[in-house]
Amino acid sequence: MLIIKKTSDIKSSEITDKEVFLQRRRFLRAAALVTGGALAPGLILPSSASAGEKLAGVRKSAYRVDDKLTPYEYVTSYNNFYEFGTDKSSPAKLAPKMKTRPWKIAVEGEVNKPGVYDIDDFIKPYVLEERVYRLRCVEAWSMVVPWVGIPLGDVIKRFEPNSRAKYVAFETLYDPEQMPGQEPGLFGGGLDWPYQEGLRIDEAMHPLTLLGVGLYGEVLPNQNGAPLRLVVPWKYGFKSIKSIVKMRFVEQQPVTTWNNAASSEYGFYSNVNPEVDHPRWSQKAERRIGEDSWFAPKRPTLMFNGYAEQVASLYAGMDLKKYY
Ligand SMILES: Nc1nc2c(c(=O)[nH]1)N[C@H]1C(S)=C(S)[C@@H](COP(=O)(O)O)O[C@H]1N2
Ligand SMILES: [Mo]
Repeated sequence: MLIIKKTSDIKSSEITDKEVFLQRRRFLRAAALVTGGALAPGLILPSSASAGEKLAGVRKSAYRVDDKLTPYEYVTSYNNFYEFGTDKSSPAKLAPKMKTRPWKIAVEGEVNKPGVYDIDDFIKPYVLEERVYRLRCVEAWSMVVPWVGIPLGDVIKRFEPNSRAKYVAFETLYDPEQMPGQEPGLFGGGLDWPYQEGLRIDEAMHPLTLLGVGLYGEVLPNQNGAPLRLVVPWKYGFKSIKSIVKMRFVEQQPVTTWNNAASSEYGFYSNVNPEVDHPRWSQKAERRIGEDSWFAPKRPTLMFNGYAEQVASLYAGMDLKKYY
């Protein structure tokens, strides 16, 4: 992140364009709502998994922060998804064309029940939950998102990891024909593809860790990582890998994309920590997208993104400056 462009490099003309763009989108959406029921997505899109389609049977969960929700228009148009370009507005323009059905998820490695699952079978056994989490990007901005998903721990139990399963490695789809950022060159930030992430098994099993399938009660828009993405609310956003096609249970700490790209800047753990600055900028404060103007003072960043009470014990005795 920001290997290409630092916050301080963003020109004020671009910012103005962005704000105008967002206001226009908000207006168009409001106009569509006013025009009435004929435009309701469910009525004109019979497919079973279209972005924006309402998800049935979603249970509200107790996991919700009090912060004001980031408006839908911002959550779905200000995105990091380098497979569709490094610009924040590119994923919303280019990702909707990606095909999310059929979609397979491979479960491999140190488990008793490996296999390749169809996305709909993968999700079916679980009750969908709505959880309102803060998402804190390492670029020092944040959002508050009402995710819909299932606890990753419940899914993992079903595959019966063995005692050698110390970590879980995740992979995003690799398909340069659908993901222009995966073509060689700088449009995708020059990263190694496919995008890879990983968690320690206890982090993956933690009740806060979610596999997201939707937001705002609707099927996840592609730019937010459809059909399945990770949501780890106490870690920087890049740990929350999108459009997952593989989960591999392993004994050794897996290679992860951003750590591989710049290990001095992005550690394996990447827990939100206002006491450990990024080598090129402070992590003490953040700007809330859609709420704080570019010129407003930033709001303080909280230890573990505000989830210290729930997750600090995972790191008891660890030097968090060393294991950043
Ligand atoms: N496959 C993939 N997953 C990804 C990324 C990416 O570029 N590719 N960007 C990450 C970053 S840096 C952030 S902040 C979050 C952004 O999620 P959002 O666009 O839904 O807010 O996705 C993360 N997951
Ligand atoms: Mo991020």
